[in-house]
Amino acid sequence: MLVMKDDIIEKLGEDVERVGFGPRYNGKNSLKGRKIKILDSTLREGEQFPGCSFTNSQRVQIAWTLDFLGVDAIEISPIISRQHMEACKKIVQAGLNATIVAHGRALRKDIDQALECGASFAALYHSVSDIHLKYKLRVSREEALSRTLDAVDYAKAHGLQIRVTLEDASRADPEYVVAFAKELERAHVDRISLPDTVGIMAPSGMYNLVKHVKDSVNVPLDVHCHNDMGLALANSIAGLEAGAEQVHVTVNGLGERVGIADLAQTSLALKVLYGADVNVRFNMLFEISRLIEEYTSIPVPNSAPLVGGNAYKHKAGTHVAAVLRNPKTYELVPPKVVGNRRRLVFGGLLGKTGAEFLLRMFGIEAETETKKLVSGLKDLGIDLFELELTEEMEELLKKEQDVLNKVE
Ligand code: HCA
Ligand code: CU
Repeated sequence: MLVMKDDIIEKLGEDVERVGFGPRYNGKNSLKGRKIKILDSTLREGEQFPGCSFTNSQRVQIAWTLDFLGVDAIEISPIISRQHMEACKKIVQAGLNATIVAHGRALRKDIDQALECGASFAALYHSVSDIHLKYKLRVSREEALSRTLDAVDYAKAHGLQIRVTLEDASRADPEYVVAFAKELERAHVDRISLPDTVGIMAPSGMYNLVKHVKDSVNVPLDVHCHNDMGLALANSIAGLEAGAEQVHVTVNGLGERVGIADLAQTSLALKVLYGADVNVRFNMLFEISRLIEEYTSIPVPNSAPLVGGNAYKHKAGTHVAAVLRNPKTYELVPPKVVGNRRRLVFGGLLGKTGAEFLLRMFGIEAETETKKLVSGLKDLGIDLFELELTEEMEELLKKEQDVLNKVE
């Protein structure tokens, strides 16, 4: 899907005042200019988050919204229930630009369900780690491979494009993983997904895993990283640097247990820090995050990067004063880029400049009043209120910047 390039974001990385010398430390990376595909799995992995489920009309609406946002693929699982099957059918029939991926197990009956929902792309998963083969599936390595190949052949015979996920790849024997991947290549699979199913990887480990497979087969690779150690994003990016070309994300990072990499953080980090070609409408990120929050009643924490309530909230007096002069002092990505808003906290930590700004809004300019306000707020010692900077307020802020920056 062609998404209009957003001028602010295109120029962010080149705004020397904003990025300073940071990029020098970050150095060169292999993602610069590379097209990275985003697969959103909110409707599949996301629904595995405890407490998360959608109605069918919500599922369809989410798919439309994700498509408009510009993700390259949307994953959903028709095998879960009749409801899911109906939702899959509707989403496939909607004729979206994104590839609709029907997710299921490495079983002929699951492939039948992918066919039933009308998807042209199916994903099937089979564990490859010894612990999963022994305790979860009770099959040998050979059986795991032959089952998977049987399902792949069946899918191919029915004209499906197919992705195979080597579940728990990060804990599996590397030689077995590569042998498995080579067989999949021979069977003409279209993509292979390498998940870090339990979040055991360090970024360097994820890099090495992907590189190991990438060097052995010529099949496009996906990365799918769980956040059990809080490293899902770092690991996903490391996997992409090693040559994977599609990354799995969910809105608000939802997913089994503590979820996987988050759509907003992943797409923005890839774009801004790595200069990758990620074609999404970044300014919808806040809105889609809130849409999923509303549908699931799973609150987005204030501390969530980019889309959280605190992401652009400035509190300490020195911060507020600096932001009033120039928001770049404490913001890498302007809130507008992701559809979020800047907020200022007026409370015990407010300094002179912030107090002056507040009083000036009421037409009060006297220095004695400013002093009284600062000491009054200090005595009170609480965050009295927050000001959300609406468009009009941002205009006021611009005027304030003129005043402040002229004085100095
Ligand atoms: C699961 C497995 C999976 C599959 C990932 C993928 C994982 O939850 O059933 O298909 O790429 O994390 O291994 O989500
Ligand atoms: Cu997963």
